[in-house]
Amino acid sequence: MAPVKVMAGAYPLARLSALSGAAILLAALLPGVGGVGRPEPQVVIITLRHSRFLPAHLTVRRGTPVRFVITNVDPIDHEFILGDEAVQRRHETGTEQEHGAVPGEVTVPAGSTRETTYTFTRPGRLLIGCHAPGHYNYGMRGWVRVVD
Ligand SMILES: [Cu+2]
Repeated sequence: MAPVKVMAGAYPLARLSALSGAAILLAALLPGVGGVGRPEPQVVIITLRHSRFLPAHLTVRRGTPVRFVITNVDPIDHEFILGDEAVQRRHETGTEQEHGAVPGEVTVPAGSTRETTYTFTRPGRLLIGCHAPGHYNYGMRGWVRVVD
């Protein structure tokens, strides 16, 4: 795999912070209910652009499966890792190169779209991070607020 290069400095930080502040999406306000009594997945579209998650901040209903459809429009690979601080730390220091088998963890190669479905079982906040070298510290992170 080609080395991943961080594009820090290529994008003015002031512009990025304005973007991330505004990008709040309220998902799963009206969870659908399937024929067998299980909630149907809510679809959340995430774009990976300029080494950022767009949107970076989400609010979802507890118990609703969320199908994340993640498109990476950057010319470099990214990943979408959903989890608490411990999960983020583990991935930041870990050596896993590919993700896809664990719900909420997926590698999204440059120019591609990948999906992962995750059911939020506890209220609170989980983090989203990309742990390609340098990306998390650069600011490629976000959060999901889980409400009842
Ligand atoms: Cu990244």
